[in-house]
Amino acid sequence: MPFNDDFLWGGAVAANQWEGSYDIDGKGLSIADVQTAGAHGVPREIHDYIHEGVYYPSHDGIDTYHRYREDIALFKEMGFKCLRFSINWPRIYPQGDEDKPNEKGLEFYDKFIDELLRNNIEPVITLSHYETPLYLVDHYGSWRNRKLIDFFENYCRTVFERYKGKVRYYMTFNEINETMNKKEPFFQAGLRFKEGEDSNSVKVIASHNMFLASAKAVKLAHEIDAGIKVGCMVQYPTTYAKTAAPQDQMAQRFQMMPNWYYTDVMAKGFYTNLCKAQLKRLNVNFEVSEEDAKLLKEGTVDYIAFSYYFSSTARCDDTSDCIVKRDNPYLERNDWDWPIDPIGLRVALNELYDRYQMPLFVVENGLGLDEHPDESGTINDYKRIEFLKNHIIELKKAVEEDYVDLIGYTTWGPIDLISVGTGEMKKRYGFIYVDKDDRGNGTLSRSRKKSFDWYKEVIASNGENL
Ligand code: BGP
Repeated sequence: MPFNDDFLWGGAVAANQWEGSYDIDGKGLSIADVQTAGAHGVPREIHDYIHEGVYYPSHDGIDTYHRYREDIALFKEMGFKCLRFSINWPRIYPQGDEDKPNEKGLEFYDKFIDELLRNNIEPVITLSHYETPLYLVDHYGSWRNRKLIDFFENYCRTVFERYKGKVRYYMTFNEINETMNKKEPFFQAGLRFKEGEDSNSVKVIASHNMFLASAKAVKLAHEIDAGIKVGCMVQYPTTYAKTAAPQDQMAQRFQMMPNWYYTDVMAKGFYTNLCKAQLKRLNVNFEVSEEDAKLLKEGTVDYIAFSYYFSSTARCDDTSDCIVKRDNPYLERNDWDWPIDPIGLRVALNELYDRYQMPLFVVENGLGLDEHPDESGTINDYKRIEFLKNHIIELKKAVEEDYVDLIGYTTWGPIDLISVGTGEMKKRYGFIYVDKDDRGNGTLSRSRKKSFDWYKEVIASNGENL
């Protein structure tokens, strides 16, 4: 058996993509609530405030706020050992800077977590999954402002204390490395750049503030309950050199640097040579004070969680030393042009484990498909089964043959939900189909796809029967 008996099989979701009820029971707005629906090739718009008559997918999600019992019952039926979900920060602190939490918001998570525990499903909580309170963006400039470290700490304290003895696994910021990877990282760090501002410097400062917030969260969690494990979470972009040209191998490294930048600081507890080299590449002068360096050292994470969807290639040409594309001729792509590469997951696990020697947790992996029930109402998602099966095979090899220490595996979106990248509903990842379309129409009824029973058997056999 490659997987331990306590291996955490399950699924992963985010509050803003499934809860809905965006303004109910005192919840404030999050950065997700001002993002419109886009499509493949059509970016989502980011608004300053909510415009009348515009459809914002997070506002209704798939209405889990009211249907969580039904959804948890379905996860239980599949035998989930854990569910990774996020707490919607502005449900607990509607503005983000209050002293006292919103009791109504906490009551929702009390019920939600108790329901999971009643069903023997371990809660795994992401503290910030693209849900920074919008008020903090408008009034403090979001993570560029050090005040957010205290606001985040306050929020974490509330959650850690409230769920002491009930929740063992937390992670701080979902895909924190998107802050540097994306040109416009509003959806991640809530950053809006001002005219004339050097965006790279702002990204570096915001990231540093999040590193400090993460370190504080780790220390605080351990003080409150020594049994809590706090991880970081990154999007892992496995990359291959496009050719055997040595410059392309360097291009591969240049592509990975802004990603290892994040795991280095949070897992090793300091800005490594790689981080310094990355700062130089960004042309940013950045000094870490003694006090900050101490905090980073004291607050290293307990494990590294990551999402893995596809791999890319990197090459060098006359215009740039690092051009990254999804053009690997050896790989098929899905309808959203995401290459399908199970071995890339084994590469990711090995690269991370070799670099950090720390437990890993694959907390997102899956295949987005545009699916419709057939005449009998069934969805035969054989492609999804094939995708997940091949990824789990590589996962097994990483554990069994490469000796990677792996805590668990949670597929992304075990129930269809709103896509982050496009705001679409039709980019479906679920074992459970949700009747809702891209304009928000549908009965919201839930039904089992073919993959539902397949995943149930995978979990029941601890990964043996694929
Ligand atoms: C990750 C996010 C998730 C999720 C997933 C799939 O980047 O952490 O929130 O949405 O990607 O992406 P998409 O929804 O764009 O298909």
